[in-house]
Amino acid sequence: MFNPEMETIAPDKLREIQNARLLATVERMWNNVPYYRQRMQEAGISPADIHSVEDLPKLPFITKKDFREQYPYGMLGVPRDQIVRIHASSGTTGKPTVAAYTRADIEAWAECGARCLGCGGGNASDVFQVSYGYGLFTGGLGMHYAGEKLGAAVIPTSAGNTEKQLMLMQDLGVTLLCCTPSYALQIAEVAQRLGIDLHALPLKAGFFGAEPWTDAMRRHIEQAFPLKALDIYGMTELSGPGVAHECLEQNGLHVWEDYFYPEIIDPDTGEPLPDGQQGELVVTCLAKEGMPLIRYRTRDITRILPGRDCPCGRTHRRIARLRGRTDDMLIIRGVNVFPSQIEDVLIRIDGVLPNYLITVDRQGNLDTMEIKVEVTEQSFTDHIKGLEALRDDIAAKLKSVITVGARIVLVEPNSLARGLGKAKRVVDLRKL
Ligand code: DLL
Repeated sequence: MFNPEMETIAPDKLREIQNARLLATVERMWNNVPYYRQRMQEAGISPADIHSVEDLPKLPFITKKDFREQYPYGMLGVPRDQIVRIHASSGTTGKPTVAAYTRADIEAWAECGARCLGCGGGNASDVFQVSYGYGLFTGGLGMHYAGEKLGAAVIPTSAGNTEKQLMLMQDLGVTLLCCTPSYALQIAEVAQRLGIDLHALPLKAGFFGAEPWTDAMRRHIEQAFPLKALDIYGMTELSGPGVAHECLEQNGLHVWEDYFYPEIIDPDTGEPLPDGQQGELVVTCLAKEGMPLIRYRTRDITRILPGRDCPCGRTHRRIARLRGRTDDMLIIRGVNVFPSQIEDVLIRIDGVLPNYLITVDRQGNLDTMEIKVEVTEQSFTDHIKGLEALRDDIAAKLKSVITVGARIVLVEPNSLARGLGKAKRVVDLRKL
């Protein structure tokens, strides 16, 4: 562990820290963020009403819309001259969501990231390749500072130029790798094409996140690379990567609860849900200065795993693998479908590669769904009957899980577009 004292802290001590930090954050918001002060006043409360994290449900939520309205500096918790870094989210339309950090925020972010690397057995003797994009996206720089905090030798390759990534991975003896799961697969494909034996490398752990992925995808990655593939969660508004991370048990992501307090709510009513129940993740940042955040609605769907016992010894609660986002959920002929459910079915099927593209459209009043699926070279050169049988098998297995039918189109290996960062898996052509 990077910080055994904090990672295995007794729950009552953790609660004391959370309460003290929450009170300081509420004070800071009240004093320095006029917008949130107004929201609190509208809700009829002041800092005097908040004594502990149990009082959180009294406080108003913050949403992405609030960020947009307060763009760019309306959410700052400190004067601007104390800000030392600014990142922005990858929003595709309109203004980005800006995240601003003080020096202490950068330090806390690195601490959380270093704990994540420790979850994968990382330590100062490791060689760490950071293949998340560097820039406004938080993946690259976030993991970079995490690696330096750990004391590892950090290689800032960023994403792209995959052949060079592979050369460095071999030459420098890389032991830890981080990138999006879809880019990890791309690295593996290129290695295969170049005849590079990834299993001859000293890799031991990979830190994959920034997009939804599944256990089935994990198995593909772990077969391709000699490493434990671990799930890392975060988002720009909360700091970046490193809000929660899987330990080697690979059974849920520990939320660093001295920095981030998680709640699960019903996304329709906003009511808090008990541990174990699935809903929208809401996070309160307990120690952020630059852009303090109270009850931020992430739109990510997960559940808090009940209890604090994990065989790894960490006492911070875990969330389940992220299911997808409330705004990614497709409603097809009235049925709710997460792209991750489709992925989970597809890539368990022999002969299917973990690359697919879902296109949703509407003909008349009827929603249609087409799924292009890459199949292995071997399946593709198979006779027509074999291909038809594979297609029918995929269609039937999908229908049994998601209940709505989809048109399956089998395509050649390497024919769907690859990206360097977050994979685009869904095209929705409906004008809803
Ligand atoms: O993706 C930060 C990050 C970088 C996380 C590197 C992990 C690794 P944003 O670009 O603001 O920040 O996107 C945040 O990505 O709300 C989730 O919907 C999704 N996401 C992030 N991690 C995971 C994950 C970064 N492990 C949004 N599983 C979040 C599923 C994830 N979805």
